[in-house]
Amino acid sequence: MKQLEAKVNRRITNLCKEITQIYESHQDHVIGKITVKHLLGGMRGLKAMVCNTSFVDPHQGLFISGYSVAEFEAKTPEEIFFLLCTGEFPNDSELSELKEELAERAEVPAYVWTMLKSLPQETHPMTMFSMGILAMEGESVFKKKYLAGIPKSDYWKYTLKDSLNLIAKLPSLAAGIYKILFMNGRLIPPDAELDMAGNLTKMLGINNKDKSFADLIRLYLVLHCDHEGGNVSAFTARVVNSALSNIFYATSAGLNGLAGPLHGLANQVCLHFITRIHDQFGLDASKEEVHLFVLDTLNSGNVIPGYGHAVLRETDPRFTAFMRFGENHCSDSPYFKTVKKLFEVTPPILKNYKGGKIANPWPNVDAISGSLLYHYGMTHYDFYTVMFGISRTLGFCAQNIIARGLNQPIIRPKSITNQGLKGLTKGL
Ligand code: HAX
Repeated sequence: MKQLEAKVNRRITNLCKEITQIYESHQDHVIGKITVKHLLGGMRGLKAMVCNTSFVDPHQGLFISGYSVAEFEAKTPEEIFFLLCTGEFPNDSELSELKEELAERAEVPAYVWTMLKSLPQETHPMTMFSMGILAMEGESVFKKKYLAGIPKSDYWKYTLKDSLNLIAKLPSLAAGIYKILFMNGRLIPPDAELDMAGNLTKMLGINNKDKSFADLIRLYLVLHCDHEGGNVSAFTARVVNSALSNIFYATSAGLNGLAGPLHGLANQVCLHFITRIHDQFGLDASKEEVHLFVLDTLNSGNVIPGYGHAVLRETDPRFTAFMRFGENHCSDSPYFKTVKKLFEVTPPILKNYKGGKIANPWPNVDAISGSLLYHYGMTHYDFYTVMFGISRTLGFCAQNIIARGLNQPIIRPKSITNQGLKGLTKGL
């Protein structure tokens, strides 16, 4: 961990210098206005926090330290974690050190399996994933060091340590949940020679013959890693960690937000949506039939899963990256074909729906990701958000390591009552 720690230290020092300069010269500078619409509209669009791990441009999508999705999509999850934390890709020595560190920490404690195996069979995989992580909270080194009275300047070091301990265990934890719920319950142990994506592929035990499945898992773990600071899950993790709750508490809380259908669960809902189209019109549903299904869904008062976004205003480049993968590896899959038909028919319908009220009629990452997993035999689609969660934890951890390094204070916006709002708007 020495090399990663040194680079994180350097980044934190640089970010600290920048922030101190900005703060000292401009602390009272007004950067925007807060409207009643912000207060009542989920604070969307309100610039209210700083996040240096990644940035989402409404038209060009996700950037990590200036690298676009097209520029980082061929990397591994380990390289992406290093990039999120340090702002740089690792060199060979840094990468192999990180991989070794993760391999050493990969074993999930036995008590986690005992607890997970005791849950009812109908427990949602996201519940088990979040519970598994929460159960390991007692392992937090940060928590012990905090109680021992370490100085604030060292908080980030133990948040980093906890993060590596946690990230290392996620492939085993996720694959184990898959095995317990959907297969024979016999767990496949991690292999110290394999990286995160390779290990997850192996431990899932779904499709080890087709090499492109391993590449899909790698791509999946890379594309979902981070999406700046204000989305439900990352923000939740940041808020929880800002109370100095450790990274296990923060990650479990963030994942509970990811489990919502307007956020990460949308990938599960999308696949269910496709299966409903197939149930009604057959595996080869025509473009006209898909069009009709979308209209019926809207007319019954439901949203079209996988379409729209709180920040993006164009097709999500992560969707485009998965599209390229699908064209190369599973263009004949009926699930992938239906995704393509939805992509043709949905945006024009959404553009005109509700008098043009929908800010973004284009697909997000969730519109396609599940169809690819389904093609390779991962047909239990309620597992898809767990796959998302493994990746998004890389972002939660990086964001909170940096937040602790910058000694960011507890997050505590002020709320007001209707009465207070009336008072503020009186006479306007
Ligand atoms: N289908 C139907 N209606 C939609 C819609 C969609 N896909 N997207 C937005 N709308 C509706 C909203 O529900 C809202 O209607 P009301 O005013 O009647 O409530 C109106 O259009 C305006 O919404 P918006 O400003 O365009 O979008 P929001 O910022 O409010 O919401 C959402 C963004 C992602 C939640 C929304 O687009 C949505 O519900 N999409 C479908 C679910 C989905 O794909 N979620 C995953 C998003 C990506 C993500 O976080 N992944 O993890």
